[in-house]
Amino acid sequence: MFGFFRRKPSLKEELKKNPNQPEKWLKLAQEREKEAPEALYNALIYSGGELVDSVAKTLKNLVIYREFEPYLEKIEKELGKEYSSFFEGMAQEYRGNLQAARNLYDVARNSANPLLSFLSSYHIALLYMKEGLYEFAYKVFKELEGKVPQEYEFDYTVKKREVEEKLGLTGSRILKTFKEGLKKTRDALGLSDFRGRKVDESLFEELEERLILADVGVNATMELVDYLKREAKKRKLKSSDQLLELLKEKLKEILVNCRGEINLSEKPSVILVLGVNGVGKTTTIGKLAKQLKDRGYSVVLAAADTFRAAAIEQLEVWADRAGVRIVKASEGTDPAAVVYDAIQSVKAKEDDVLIVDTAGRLHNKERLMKEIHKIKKVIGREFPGQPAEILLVLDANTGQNAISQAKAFKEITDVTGIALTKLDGTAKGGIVIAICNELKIPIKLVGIGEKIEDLRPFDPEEFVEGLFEEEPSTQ
Ligand SMILES: Nc1nc2c(ncn2[C@@H]2O[C@H](COP(=O)(O)OP(=O)(O)OP(=O)(O)O)[C@@H](O)[C@H]2O)c(=O)[nH]1
Ligand SMILES: [Mg+2]
Repeated sequence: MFGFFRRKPSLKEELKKNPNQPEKWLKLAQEREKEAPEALYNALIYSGGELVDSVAKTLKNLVIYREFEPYLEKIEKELGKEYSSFFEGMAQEYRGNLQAARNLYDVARNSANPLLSFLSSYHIALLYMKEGLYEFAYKVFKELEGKVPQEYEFDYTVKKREVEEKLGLTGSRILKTFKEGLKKTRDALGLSDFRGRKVDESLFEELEERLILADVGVNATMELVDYLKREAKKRKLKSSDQLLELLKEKLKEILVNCRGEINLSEKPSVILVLGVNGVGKTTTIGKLAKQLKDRGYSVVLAAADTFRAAAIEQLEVWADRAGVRIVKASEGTDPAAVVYDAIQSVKAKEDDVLIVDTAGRLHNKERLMKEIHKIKKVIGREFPGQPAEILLVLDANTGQNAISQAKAFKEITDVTGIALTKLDGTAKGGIVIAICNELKIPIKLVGIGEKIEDLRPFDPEEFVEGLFEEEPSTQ
């Protein structure tokens, strides 16, 4: 009844026919771990080395240095020693041979490809930092000034600042204000450009464009602009300043419905933290643990991201910083078993809060779904009614993509709240409005930096005020 379907050729088949598609090789590597080593090799070669950064990132995410090693020789032949040295350096770094890694990166930094050269130097600086050799790290950062690719500018600045702090090159640190964190979004919106103007069609058009650019989302933007048009007409507004005031009030009105607080009503309360790779789950957990501890709760962390050894270590570092207990097992252990152990520990010591870190690998949704359900079952059996909080972490940088991620997770399980991270490094802060408008899940926390204190409850008032450049003149 549906006519004939022709089977869509798989990505692999397509690449077999026409291999000269580096981006697609990369995609294949991200989708199919088994194929990843060869696919990454192809992505690198067919892009003539251009995709070195993405290839390196995927390699790191999948932790397949060993599987990638057989390709190094061919890489050297095809692209030169700089490229093979770089990847070899990554492998050595992973194995903890920091000095060997540095020497290899040193070869790679001579590459004629400015991106590879930058990456190698950047890695060297990070290695120096790891080894506590801050003066050397600082020197490398200084050399890199003016050569930093745009997508690294933020990380670079943060790291450089960290070194400067270590070396005592900066004054006393002050707590970052929310307004500071929102600077990029505020600049993207550029609402101050709309002051002192006539209210006409072009103003609305421009405003619409800016809102969409800042990732407010098409639907929310349309609704906002329609509302403003209607009100402008009804109230016969002449000046755009009044219009901006209306926009501000409307945004607050919308967002107030999306604020929420972490549910800690039971003892113990369990917070299950979900989200795709790299969105900031572990960091957010670390910050939250510290804040809850400061408020007098006794907190335990469960390292249920057992996929990578590094993930467990990372959570340990945060547990240490926050001064809370962590329950962990070795890499590859069943995450539900780790959660079970953590629960026994919480029972024994009568702790108040258990926070569970999970692995977020969406490209295997079936497995992820099974894993989450299993973890939830264990928690619910031991602590009926828990986890009362299933916190989904989203990265503001991913813009509209965050919405699709949230929808995918909503299909897997109930999500009771959102933690939105990296609002500081992004011009896409408008995503807060899109999340509120489309998902109807309360935003409970926002991340505005990498430091332990850079996590806040979501305050719509503060957020909206942060989007507007100057205080409006008082009437
Ligand atoms: N600027 C900024 N960086 C953040 C924020 N939250 C997290 N990060 C950074 O984002 C990166 C990834 O954070 P993680 O906490 O490791 O992310 P994750 O979701 O646990 O990642 P996986 O365990 O790999 O799935 C780290 O470099 C963090 O420092 C934030 O609010 N602002
Ligand atoms: Mg993590």
